[in-house]
Amino acid sequence: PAVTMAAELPEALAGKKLALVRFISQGDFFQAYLSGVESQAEALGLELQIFDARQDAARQRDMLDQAILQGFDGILLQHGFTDSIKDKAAKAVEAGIKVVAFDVDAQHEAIPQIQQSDAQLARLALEQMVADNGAQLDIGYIYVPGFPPLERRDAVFGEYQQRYPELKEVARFGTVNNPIANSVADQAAAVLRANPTISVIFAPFDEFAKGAKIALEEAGLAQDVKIYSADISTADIQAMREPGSPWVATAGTNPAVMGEVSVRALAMLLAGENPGQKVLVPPTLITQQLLNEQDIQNMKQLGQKLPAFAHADVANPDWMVLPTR
Ligand code: SR1
Repeated sequence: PAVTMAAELPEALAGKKLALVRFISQGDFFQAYLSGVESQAEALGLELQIFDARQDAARQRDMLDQAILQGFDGILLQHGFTDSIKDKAAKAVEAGIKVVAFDVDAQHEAIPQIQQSDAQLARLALEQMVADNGAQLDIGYIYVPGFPPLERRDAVFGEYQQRYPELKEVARFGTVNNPIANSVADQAAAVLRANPTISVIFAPFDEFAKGAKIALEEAGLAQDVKIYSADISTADIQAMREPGSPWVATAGTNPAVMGEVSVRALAMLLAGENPGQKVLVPPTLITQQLLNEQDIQNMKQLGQKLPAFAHADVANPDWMVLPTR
């Protein structure tokens, strides 16, 4: 892609090779994340190789080992579990490789963590849920433990349950089996049949929200139950804007921007600069009402209306070259 301004890049970046070692890749978020990684690497003239573990923790561990052995200069870890990558990530650092981690905690002080502000993200969605429906609610909650972003959002859900004792979680379910949305839809159908009092679904991952939407529509409940979620994509915007859609609000960042920020943080390390131990990108609330009122059809238009979705001003030193989207 074309790039903005040709600043003088640090010499240390010349000829450097990056590896993206990812645990999970299926779904809108992860596709857009990858496109951001690719375009930011290209804008900086960095070579990039993708290692896709396809939700196999042992495979991700092996791939991390391969990336170390193959002599990559920088490694970007994306999702996964601390136990399966921690010692290998430390080994990479000891070998002089620069490492950053998005949504996985490698528990190493030399490895910056890139995150969306997940607590804020959950708060935005839950605040909207309470504003729309009050705080006396029977909630269906879609959750899978073990993923740091979902666990951080879950902690905030717990806070809301403490704060509003009449927010009742009547069912908890969820899966990341592919295709995630369809697998969740099957579970949600059974949950809705067994729990007819559910009036809202908290689905803090867009693939979960898509599954909930399928189940509600198939059960003829789209008018009775509302979905509050995390994440946003062009497909999500279209799903939220379908007439009568139960998906009324979501909170998120632009996942392509998260990919760009991850590569920028890694490039800073390679250039001998410190992006900080935590690199946080704040999320924004997007409601169905806003999408309809502003006639937003896709992520490009969302970025034009809400600049936070076009660019994040973090990990962005003067010499940085940004891709244009
Ligand atoms: C299974 S973890 C899914 C989450 O990872 C990213 O943080 C996205 O926001 C998504 O919700």
